[in-house]
Amino acid sequence: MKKVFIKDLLGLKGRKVVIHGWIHKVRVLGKLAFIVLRDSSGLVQIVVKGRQDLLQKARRLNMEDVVEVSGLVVESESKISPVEVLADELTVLNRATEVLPLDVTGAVGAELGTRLRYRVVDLKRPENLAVFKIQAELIDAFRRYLRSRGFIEIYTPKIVAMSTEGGAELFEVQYFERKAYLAQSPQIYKQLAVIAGFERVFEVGPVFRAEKHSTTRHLNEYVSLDLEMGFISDEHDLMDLEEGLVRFMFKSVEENCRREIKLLNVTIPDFDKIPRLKFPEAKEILSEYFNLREYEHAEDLDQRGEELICQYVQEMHEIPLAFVDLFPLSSRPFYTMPYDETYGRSFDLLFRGLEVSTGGQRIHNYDLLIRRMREKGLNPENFKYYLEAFRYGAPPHGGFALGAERLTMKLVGLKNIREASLFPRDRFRVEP
Ligand code: AMO
Repeated sequence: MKKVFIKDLLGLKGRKVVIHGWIHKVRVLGKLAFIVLRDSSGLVQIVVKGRQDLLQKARRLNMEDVVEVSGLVVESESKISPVEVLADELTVLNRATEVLPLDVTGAVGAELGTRLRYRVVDLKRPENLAVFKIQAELIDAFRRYLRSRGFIEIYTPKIVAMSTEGGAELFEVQYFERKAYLAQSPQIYKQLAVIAGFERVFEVGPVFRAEKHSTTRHLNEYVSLDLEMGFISDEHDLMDLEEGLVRFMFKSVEENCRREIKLLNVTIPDFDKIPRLKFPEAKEILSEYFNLREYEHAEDLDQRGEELICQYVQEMHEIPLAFVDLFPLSSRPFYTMPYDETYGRSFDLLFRGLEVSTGGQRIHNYDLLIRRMREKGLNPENFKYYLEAFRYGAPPHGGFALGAERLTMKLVGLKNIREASLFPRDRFRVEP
């Protein structure tokens, strides 16, 4: 007999099967035992009836023991699953020898700190697995959408010589005789790949930010969904692409994660167009509509600003997403293509009150790039390998990056970004 997953039992009524998993719950009542077994695909009730040897085994089961069960698939009246398995064999493959530090069944809640300390036990909860199935679907859809539009997946170095997104947020590493850093973004390398002639590239990979603050929306290592493309007219081509991409990612979750959506009570946004505001308009909404004068001279959006802009767009258009374009050059990296003296062709995508993506058109003119670096107080000498590429034929280009954990967090409705990271890295956590 071949192993089957619990989710496939429904189609196997009347058949003998072998299933594997973890003991989620056990109840032994005289000559009957009810066991809830969990595998990566779901939960099922196992019934032990009349067999003294198996009842004896059932009495000795611990929560989270790893078992193999064989038996007949029959209809069930339990709330757990529409079918159950009448056990004719039960083998313990490995015992869970420790008392669990957390309740896996979800009956007793726990503080996030405790959950993260015992993350492996925490991840046993079906709700947590569901979060990561949704995340995996989002990322898979990201890949599928881009590949179908001529993008090539690339893998750029994570050990780098310089900063791209701002100087102070770098982790230093000792790289033999010299100093190097963990990459904050694949920014430079994705641009170089486009310039080299790949035209359209994307990458799914870890990035590292040595930000000291501890918030519910920052990690020190996160998964960045990056892309870059050549021959754009301006940043609107990128927003058009991101609109279609995000819509496709959400649709894929809707179609392929039905169980998870139900379990987590997720609402998938339905939209065609994402409203586009310009930064000066966003500022005006904050200072006029919300009467917050302190935003009159703002050069960036803070968390409250992002929340209120989303609230405004939700009220006006019933869409939980918004693009804010033309951020001030002062708050954007050196590579941002200027729109005029003050603003850059750089945008954020906000979703349910949080920035989930940043992107924009890049400077492709060598002299302008040097000028902007100097204006930002950077030494072009430190970027010579990047800069020289702009003399070997650089097309107009741009791109954006989505934070995988932020997107998951907002889609699923999690309160803390750490819950959307398998083993989160934050200011005080490098283990487990
Ligand atoms: P930026 O620095 O805005 O842009 O990052 C892009 C997106 O990454 C996510 N993000 C984070 N997620 C978790 N923890 C953090 N500390 C964190 N910092 C950022 C957010 C954010 O929108 N090179 C540019 C992108 C580009 O222009 O292509 C960049 O990295 O979702």
